[in-house]
Amino acid sequence: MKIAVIAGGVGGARMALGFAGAVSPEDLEIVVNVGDDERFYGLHVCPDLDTVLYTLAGVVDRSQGWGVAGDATRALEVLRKLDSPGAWMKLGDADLGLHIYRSSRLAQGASLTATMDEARRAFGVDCGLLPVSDEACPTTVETESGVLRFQEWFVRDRAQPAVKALQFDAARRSRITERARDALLGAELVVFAPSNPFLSILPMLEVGGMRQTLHDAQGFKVAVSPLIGGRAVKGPLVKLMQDLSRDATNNEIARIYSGLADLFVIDESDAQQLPEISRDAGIEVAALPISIPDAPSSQALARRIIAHAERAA
Ligand code: FO1
Repeated sequence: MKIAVIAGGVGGARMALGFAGAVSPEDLEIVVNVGDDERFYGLHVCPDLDTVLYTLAGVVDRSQGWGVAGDATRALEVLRKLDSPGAWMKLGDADLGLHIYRSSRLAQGASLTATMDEARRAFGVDCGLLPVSDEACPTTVETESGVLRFQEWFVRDRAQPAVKALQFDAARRSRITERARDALLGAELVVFAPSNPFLSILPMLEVGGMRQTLHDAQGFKVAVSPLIGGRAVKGPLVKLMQDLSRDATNNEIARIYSGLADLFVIDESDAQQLPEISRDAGIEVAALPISIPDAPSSQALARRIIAHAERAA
C-alpha cells in the first residue's frame, strides 16, 4: 500500500517511524511542514524536516524529541560568548553540520527537496522525506507582545505570550512541490500525523495547491488526534487553543479535519467521546491506542491504521 504521512515535528516524526517499520520504504513518503523554518547565523534551519530525518535515522535525542542524541554544544558556547543574536536556539554541533550543508546546497541553487533527498540518503533513510514547499513560508504568531516569528515565540519566549492569531500569508503565496503533490495523489492511504493541527498541519494546508491536492487525492485519509485525555503529548497545543478561544477537545480538533479526512482516530481511553464527535464534526471516528512514545507502539498504530484503510478500500 502506498502511504503518505503529513507531518510536523515530534508527533509527525514518531508517526513516520511507525509507518517506516510497517511498510517498504519505496511505498512511504513523509510530507513535512516548513512553516517553522528559520535562519540562524545565515544558515537555513528546518526543525520539522530535521526532526523527522533524525528520528527515522535513529539518531534523534529521544528525551527532547528533536536534535541529535549526545550532540555537543561547543559552537553554541562560542556564539553565546559572542552575544550572537539567536543563540537562544539550541543548535548542536552535529546539527549545525547539516544546516551548513543544506545552506551551501541552497546557495548553489539546489532546491530544498533535492537537498533533503541527499541528506536522507546520507543518513540511511530509505523512504521519501519531502518538504511540502521549496519556497520560504514562515508562520508568524500575532501575540499580546506583538508579531513574532515562529521560533521566537516557540523557543525564545517558550510559547508563553498569549496568541491572538497565527499568520500564514507566506504559505499562501508559496506552492506545493511536484514531489509532495505526486506523493499525496499517488497514496492509497494519507495520514495526518498527531502533530499540532494549528502549528504544523494548518501551515501546510495553507500552502498553495495543498487543499486542492488533498481534495483530488483518492486515497483513504486518516487524521490522528494529538490529544489524549484532553492533554497534548508534547507542546503547547492546549494553551494555544485556549488563547484562540477554542475548547481543547477532540471534538474541536475533529472539526479541523472534517471534509479533509475520512476517519478521525482518538485514543482508546477517550472512546466515550466517539458518538459525540461523529455527530458534531460529521466525521467517522475510531478509538485506537494512539500513544506512540516508541517505535513498537508507533508501528502497532500504523498497522491498525493500514488495516482500517484496507477494510475501507
Ligand atoms: N525546541 C526547543 O524547545 N528549544 C530549542 O532550543 C530548540 C532547538 C532546536 C534546534 C534544531 C531543531 O531542529 C529543533 C529545535 N527545537 C528546539 C525544536 C523546534 O523548535 C520545534 O520542535 C518545532 O519547531 C515545533 O515543531
